[in-house]
Amino acid sequence: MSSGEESPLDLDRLEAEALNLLGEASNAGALDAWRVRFLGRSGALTSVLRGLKDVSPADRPQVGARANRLKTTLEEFWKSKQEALREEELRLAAQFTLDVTLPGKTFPVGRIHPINRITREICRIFTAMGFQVVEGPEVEWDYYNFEALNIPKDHPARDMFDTLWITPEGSEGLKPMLLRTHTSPMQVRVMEKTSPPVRVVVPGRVYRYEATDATHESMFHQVEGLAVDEDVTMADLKGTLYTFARALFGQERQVRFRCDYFPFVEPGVEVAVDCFVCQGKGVHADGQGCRLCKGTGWLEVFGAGMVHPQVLRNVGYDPRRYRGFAFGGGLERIAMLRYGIDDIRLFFSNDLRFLRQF
Ligand code: FA5
Repeated sequence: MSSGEESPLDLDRLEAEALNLLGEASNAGALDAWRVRFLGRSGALTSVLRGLKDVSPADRPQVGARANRLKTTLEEFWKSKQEALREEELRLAAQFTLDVTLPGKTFPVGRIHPINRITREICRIFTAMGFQVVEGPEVEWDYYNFEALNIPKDHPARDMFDTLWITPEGSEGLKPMLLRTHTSPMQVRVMEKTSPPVRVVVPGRVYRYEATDATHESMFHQVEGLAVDEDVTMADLKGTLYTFARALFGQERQVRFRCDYFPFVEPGVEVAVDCFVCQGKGVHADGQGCRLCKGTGWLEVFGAGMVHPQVLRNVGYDPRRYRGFAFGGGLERIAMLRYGIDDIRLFFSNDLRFLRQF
């Protein structure tokens, strides 16, 4: 036989090879490559058919018929393989199809902690009055926490703050360092860095070495306020805290100012709001004493006063020219009043049943 001729044996081998490879094709890409190789325009079978002209006239009908049969066979096998692959593809896709009738999955969503919530609410009220929000260090020097606030070493007022010391108390040669017992040190830090007018609120964590109970924690939060300018008076302090109390606890609230002592203010006051549960009466209509204010009709919110002239001198302000007011209060206590919580320890015991209520 001349070149290009295929003996029936060669066609048998071609058929066996083609069917063997077709069986191995496991995806559309492989199937397509198979089709090009055996049935394509330059494929193996096409070149057999093209070569028929070179086959001897005697053999041509037989070889031609065999080649045509093979072409039909390969095309049929190819088609059914194509269908089988498509079905398999559909079956796999069906496994990942979304069943819209299934109930939805719920993902747990975090919530804002009540202390962050009350902090934001309080800061919003003060920023609306022109105060700036600033924050400061929790690990603090004795100087800022006490000395600069007119509480020198051995001053009895240090007993008001049960302090957690970083450096051992009385250690020689070390600048005493502590966990701040209140946010008031930020009064000094802010004034040292700024010239009047000053208007800031400072929320933040504070620490005290005390036993915990329903109203005391050893780590809690305070918010500090400070305003200094040439003509700031006690009336400004009263007006500011009235506005605050009414924004947070209700428009009809009354505010009470009573004398109190803090070494860094003069005069010093304790600020209370009339109880919004019993409306300041201390008792309910049924004669029961009010649990929130414990029958007093008042809720204590802040310590406050006019910035002591010595504190102004300590930061380089002239107390004959500048005056200021300051206030500070516990955020947990305010949140307890605002949300009706009766135990401070709930805030940081990580009980989700409590936290989910906010
Ligand atoms: C102060 O800390 C002053 N720095 C407040 C101040 C600022 C006065 C500016 C004048 C001018 P006091 O020690 O009273 O004050 O604490 C203020 C508030 O912190 C208290 O009214 C209370 O709400 C809260 N507080 C105090 N100790 C605790 C505690 N152990 N746990 C939770 N809250 C507390």
